[in-house]
Amino acid sequence: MKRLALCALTAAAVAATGATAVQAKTTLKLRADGKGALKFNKETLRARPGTVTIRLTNPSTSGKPHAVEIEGKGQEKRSKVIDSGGTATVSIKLVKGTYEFYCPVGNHKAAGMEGKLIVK
Ligand SMILES: [Cu+2]
Repeated sequence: MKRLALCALTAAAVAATGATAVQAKTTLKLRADGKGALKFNKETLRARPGTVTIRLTNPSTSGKPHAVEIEGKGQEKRSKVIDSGGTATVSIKLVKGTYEFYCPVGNHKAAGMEGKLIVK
């Protein structure tokens, strides 16, 4: 009986450790072009599975509104749209996989404001 309890305790400890590993929090910085070009300063972002936050800075010299959206594996979430000089964040819980991030404003994505977000 005592032995069984010990076993259960070990299993609980292992489960707790696994849960912690999945709950990583990653904050990634992203910046829109300061001269008004429709591009971000990064084309690839990497994060651990868990809560991923992208913090977008829109330089005061960009002269355009921007936002950032994360999409993939049936999920989709976007930040608010910010004018020049603003900052916006988007947070989403992601499992391993490859996602895309892009600016959902106007034609910005088609013009090249997009990249890959690798979660592993
Ligand atoms: Cu944009």
